[in-house]
Amino acid sequence: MSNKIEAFMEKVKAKNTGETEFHQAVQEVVESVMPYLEKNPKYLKAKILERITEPERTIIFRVPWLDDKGEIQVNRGYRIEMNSAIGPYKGGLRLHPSVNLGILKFLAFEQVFKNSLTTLPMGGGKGGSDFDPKGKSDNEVMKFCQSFMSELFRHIGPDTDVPAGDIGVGGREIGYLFGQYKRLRNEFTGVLTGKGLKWGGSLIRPEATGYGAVYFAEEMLKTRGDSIKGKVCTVSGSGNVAQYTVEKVNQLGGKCVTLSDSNGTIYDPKGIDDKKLAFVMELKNVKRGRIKEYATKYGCKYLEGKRPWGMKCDAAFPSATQNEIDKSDAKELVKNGCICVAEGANMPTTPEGIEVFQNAKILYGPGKAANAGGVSVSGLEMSQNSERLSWSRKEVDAKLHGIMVSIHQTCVKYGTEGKYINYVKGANIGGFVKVADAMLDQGLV
Ligand code: NDP
Ligand code: 2IT
Repeated sequence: MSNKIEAFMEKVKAKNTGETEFHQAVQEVVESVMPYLEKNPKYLKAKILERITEPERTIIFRVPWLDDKGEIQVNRGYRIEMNSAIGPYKGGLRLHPSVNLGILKFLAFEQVFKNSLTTLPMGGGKGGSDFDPKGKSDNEVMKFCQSFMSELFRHIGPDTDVPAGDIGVGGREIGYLFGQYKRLRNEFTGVLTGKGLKWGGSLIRPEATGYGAVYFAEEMLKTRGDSIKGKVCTVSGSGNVAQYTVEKVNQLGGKCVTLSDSNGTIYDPKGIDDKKLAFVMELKNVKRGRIKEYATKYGCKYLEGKRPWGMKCDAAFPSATQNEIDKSDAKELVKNGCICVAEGANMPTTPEGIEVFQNAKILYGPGKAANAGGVSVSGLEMSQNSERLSWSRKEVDAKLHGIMVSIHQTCVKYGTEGKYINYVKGANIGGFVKVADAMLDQGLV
């Protein structure tokens, strides 16, 4: 690491004590952009790095709610409004017991670059709570969402900050949050994305992150004259992103052999076809059960407490959570012949894992590029809401595909190193330039 990067990181660490995921996300970006900044000193002079790593606003609030037994529960709510240089703050809400300030700041920080890459006018934000939706009744989830929105509503708006889903937040939660916002503001506006189709949602938004990750993988493979067709793929997670990754891989003629949750991994060498995928969707989205039940139903292997990365594959789609591929997982993937990793999750690979992929010169698409399809269709949902129109499935899917192709081109433009495309560098510089230029234009804010 150069002295300049080290000195900058010292300051970030001192100012943001203990926020290890945030340090990790910042360090990756700073390592990518520093050589570019040295060639373009106007950004250094304007202290863009110092400004871009400081949230414009951080909101932390109490979320009290009554559980089904009539007992009072108290959670902590957050919204990090990271950067609004190119548009209203935009990014998901995560509900998971592990949520803390450092995790949400890393996610908000990544979101700034990701949203810039989409070509759409969206700034970056993220929020959520340490509330654990697992094992809660619909009524308890509603009570929590209503209480959470009773504070959040005063900070957001269709032209200010537009939250959406992330881990633990899907259609059900967005519905409860939207209902409470509308009640408090007496306004029907596009303040959230991922809404139901009958009340302002966009076609293809549920599919968008998973589809986008596979479109991105297809673009990466194309650079080597290859495609998803016939590829054996491992997928982690079994939620929104994982499910639609499997659907798109199937459509393009590949085969997915794993899914997982926080308890373990199922390995189905015959492939998770559309019928089995329908079972997973019912299991996860309606019954809210565990992936282990897939192994019982289809008589395949269940690896208790294991992640999918020990299974042989051509392409891997990490779609669960941050730091789920460490150095040894990455080595195992490469050793078993994996040639392509497209990240549906945010920051799923540790820095040491990324190094393994890049040293092996495999195709490695980082989350802020590969999973940008979700927020892209959120941006398209915002446009449709503003127009008071809804576009067809075909139209939205074509736009999503076009955006993923364009993100890939941006990565190639900024990330090509001889014969190798460094997608990390490409995504970081490509995402940075637009936001930094907007910040320069707008003066010292
Ligand atoms: P879901 O809540 O729908 O699914 C999450 C899945 O990941 C579940 O299978 C869950 O298992 C698993 N998981 C979550 N946390 C952990 C953990 N700590 N260890 C092991 N497994 C875990 O979320 P999404 O599918 O929406 O999100 C998945 C990833 O994709 C996240 O990193 C998110 O930030 C990212 N992402 C999501 C987008 C979206 O549009 N939804 C857009 C871009 C990125 P379990 O049920 O056991 O918790
Ligand atoms: O990480 C992400 O990009 C998301 N969770 C989706 C954000 C959004 O606003 O759709």
